[in-house]
Amino acid sequence: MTQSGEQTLSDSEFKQYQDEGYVLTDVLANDEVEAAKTRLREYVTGQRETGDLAMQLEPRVEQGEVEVEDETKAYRKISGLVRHDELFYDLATKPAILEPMKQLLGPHLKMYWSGAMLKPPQIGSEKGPHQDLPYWPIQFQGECSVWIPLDEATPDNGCMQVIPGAHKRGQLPHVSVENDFVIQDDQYEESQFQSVPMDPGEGLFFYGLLPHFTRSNQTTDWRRAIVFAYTSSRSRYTADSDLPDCVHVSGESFPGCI
Ligand SMILES: O=C(O)CCC(=O)C(=O)O
Repeated sequence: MTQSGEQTLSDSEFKQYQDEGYVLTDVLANDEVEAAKTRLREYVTGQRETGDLAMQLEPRVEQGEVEVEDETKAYRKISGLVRHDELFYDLATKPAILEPMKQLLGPHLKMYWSGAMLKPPQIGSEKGPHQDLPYWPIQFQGECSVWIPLDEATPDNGCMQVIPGAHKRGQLPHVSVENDFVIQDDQYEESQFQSVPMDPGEGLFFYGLLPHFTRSNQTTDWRRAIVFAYTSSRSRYTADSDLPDCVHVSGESFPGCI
């Protein structure tokens, strides 16, 4: 939502998204941020049934390199929140998020992935430089994600780092490395990345060709974020299997499409 209370992007915000590959607006109220944190805590402590959610451990915890004194600090990622949990469906479809998405992608929308990226204090690991689109066997017809920190996100605890405008370079070569899939390192200089510090409840709307990464969490505070990834209902999924976390969020669906 803009400062004027509008739930659509202004012309200058729209232009910023096109020029830089991202734009920031407020999307969640404080009580929504608190409700999301409480719900995530319930999942990682086993107080709430995780069902078909995919719970991913921090690599160093999984490999036995660090021990956590409390289980809540073991997890790195939870996938499938919007399909699994009405609370997250309601957040992902609230006008402050859905209206800008419709402006950017048109009226017919699917969410192709949703989840939480947890960076536990001092354990949360780096997510290396990448673009999102090369991760997916999808012929995209328009794509945008909103990344929403639930804690203050700073350079020290792992806020987003982006190369403004570099989405215009198209898809960059990626390589598999230990526990990650990242842009080939001859494709960028580290100094090109800029930190995007954010308040809880702010939304970073970004295009999936924008190079981005997050550092490890060096602090004693949490850095949790939720991510909702949208695409036009006219995109095509090209793998044989089903796209596990896909959810219809607006407008029509089309035969043979996602
Ligand atoms: O939250 C993070 O640490 C990384 C998020 C990210 O890279 C993404 O959503 O594509």
